[in-house]
Amino acid sequence: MASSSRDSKALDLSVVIPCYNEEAILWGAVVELHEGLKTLNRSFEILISENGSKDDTRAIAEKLSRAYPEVRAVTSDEPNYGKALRRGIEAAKGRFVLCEEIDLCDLDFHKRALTILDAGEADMVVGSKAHPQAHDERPVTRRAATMVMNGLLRVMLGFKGTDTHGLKAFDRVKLTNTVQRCVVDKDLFASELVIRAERYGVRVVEIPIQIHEKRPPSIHLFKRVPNVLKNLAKLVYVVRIRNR
Ligand SMILES: Nc1nc2c(ncn2[C@@H]2O[C@H](COP(=O)(O)OP(=O)(O)OP(=O)(O)O)[C@@H](O)[C@H]2O)c(=O)[nH]1
Ligand SMILES: [Mg+2]
Repeated sequence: MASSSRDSKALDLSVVIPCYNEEAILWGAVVELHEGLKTLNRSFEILISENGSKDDTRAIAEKLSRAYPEVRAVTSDEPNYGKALRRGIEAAKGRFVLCEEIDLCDLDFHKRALTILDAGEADMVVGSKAHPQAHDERPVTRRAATMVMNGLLRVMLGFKGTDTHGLKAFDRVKLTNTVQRCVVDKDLFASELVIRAERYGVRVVEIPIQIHEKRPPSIHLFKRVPNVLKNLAKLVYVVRIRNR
């Protein structure tokens, strides 16, 4: 049997990629990622989790799933990054889940994270853009937004790390309970996942990443602020006041 069949009983890796309005880069990025993952000699699946795109992203995701047995497309209607990530994680079958972004597709992060997970040194590895050894090529406004966001998460929710968004790798079964207990969606779901993992005693480690995006973000930074603040307030209420 091929080493990378989605029907494998003991599937090793599930790469989850939320995708929204990504028709320009989706096909090329997934083909390149698929080539890269094959070099790891481990069974894998790639889950493209699309929702609400107004362009041809969904059609391209479905075409990729027909072209490659390792690619699956998960779709729904409302544009929502957190819901897409959550649905992808819940649909994943691999021993390890690798959370990706289509404009990054960072095989180097996956290799380094898997070395740590394979050695049993952590249950979750977070790729940090704000780590002292990270190299973040994003514009200054977005780097500043990351710093402000992480500062808010530290002060309001007791977050201990330096970043929550973007690349992550974790043991799927060990994080199942954490995922189930998350209450917010959109941008803040990824943060809640890491913060709850810390709170539940999951062994989390951060490693530095190099950020070189293939294109600017699909949603403007300032349009994301109202939802981030609303979900932050909800999370503070649930975690700090209701202690859930
Ligand atoms: N399904 C889905 N995917 C989304 C949505 N918004 C963004 N994404 C995907 O999430 C990934 C990251 O989005 P970007 O637009 O690059 O945003 P970013 O500011 O670089 O992301 P962070 O650094 O994680 O905050 C990409 O793969 C996007 O296609 C959404 O509403 N739904
Ligand atoms: Mg990006």
